[in-house]
Amino acid sequence: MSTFTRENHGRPAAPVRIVHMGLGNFTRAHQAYYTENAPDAAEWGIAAFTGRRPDQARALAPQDGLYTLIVRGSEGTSYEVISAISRAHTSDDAEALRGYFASPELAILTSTVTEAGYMRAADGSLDSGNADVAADIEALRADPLAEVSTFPGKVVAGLLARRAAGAGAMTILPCDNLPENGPAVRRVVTDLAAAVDQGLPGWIDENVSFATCMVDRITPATTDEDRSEVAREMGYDDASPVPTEAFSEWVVAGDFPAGRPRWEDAGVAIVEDVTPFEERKLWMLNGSHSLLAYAATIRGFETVGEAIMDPEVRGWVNEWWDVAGEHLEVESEEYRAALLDRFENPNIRHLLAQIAADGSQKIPVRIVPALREEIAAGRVPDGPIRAIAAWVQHLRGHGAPVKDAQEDLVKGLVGSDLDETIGNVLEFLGEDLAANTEVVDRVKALALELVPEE
Ligand code: CS2
Repeated sequence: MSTFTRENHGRPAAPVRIVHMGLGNFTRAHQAYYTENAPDAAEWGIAAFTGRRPDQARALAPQDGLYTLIVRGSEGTSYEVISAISRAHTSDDAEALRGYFASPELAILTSTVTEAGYMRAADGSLDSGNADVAADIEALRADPLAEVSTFPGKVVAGLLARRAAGAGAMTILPCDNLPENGPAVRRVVTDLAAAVDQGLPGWIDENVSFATCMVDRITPATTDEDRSEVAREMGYDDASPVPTEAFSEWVVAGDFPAGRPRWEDAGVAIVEDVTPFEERKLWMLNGSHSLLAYAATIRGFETVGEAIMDPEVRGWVNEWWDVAGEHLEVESEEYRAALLDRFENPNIRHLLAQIAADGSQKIPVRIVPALREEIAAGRVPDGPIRAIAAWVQHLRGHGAPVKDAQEDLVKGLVGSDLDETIGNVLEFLGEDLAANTEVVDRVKALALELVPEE
């Protein structure tokens, strides 16, 4: 067995010009993969910070940030060593974070902190009622060098250091499945900045560009079999390889005043407006994922691949795609066929329980917009209604276990019976939906179809 280090693999670490928050499998299969494959990769190293769990930084440290991408196409598997992560830090390394922000070399901050990590209230503003957010604001008001715990808190701490150092303009590029993720992040960061230091929002306006993107690559969690496979095939021990599909897409819009890697030469689409691509991906792919995560686990399926082979479940997905496709500006037929292939990929084991997490952040952006369009056109179709009905039953304890960053909120949605829970869930999704008796009746009918009551 050879050792898995930069020296052994002839991969010197590139200087850090990108900071990434939220070091997990997805960013390693996506942003780091594109950065690795850009022709100017030698100039663009990533310093990545973990989320709350330090494991990933600890696993990567002995192997100098290197890891193996296991690309599982439907026809076969290939392996790629990725060396774009020059440094991996645990989330509490506040000094390192401030150090990067204070350097004029830093050009870009990217993030994959999950939908819940952005700490948005229902209207998109900063959720300042959240205890962690409130604690970060108080801490930074008292001391700009204070330790903070939330994503917007850390960004503001970094920007305070950057302003103090006079380090100049940079770009923030969020890489999570939020519609219009650039403006969404601008909002929470500016809100938190304003609460900490009245002069900071003005400085942010002048110095920070918020770019927007659509990200896509199905990336399951790493298993012990993945580790053994890499040892067998590659002849070294990798503590943290990343299994992913062959398909990958990244569509980016925005300004990069301090530069960026030549991502376009690595397959990234640079566009003026991300929205049509974002909606297609969020509604078609992520929307059907959420439908499967709740509805198909009630039927006993564990993975996307198993569920999509079931004729009843596939019918539900097709019903949803018929509706979602209706309201997209870009073509959806070929996209849909490609999605089926991706879902059916026999070499990818994507757990529905993983996708089921954080429904309170996902259902509103993946399912509700197309439902609203339908209601406006005078229809209440089963496609989106079934996803909501399945989420209702999931919250009541059916199918995948409930795991949600807004734990208290989702617990509070569960009433003493089905009717009450439906009322609460629809109220949470929008008063217009709760007040629509046809919507209420259809959600109930499909909830009972999923979980019959005596
Ligand atoms: C999934 C996504 O977990 C989820 O909610 O829908 O992680 C999905 O696999 C990715 O967005 C694919 O690009």
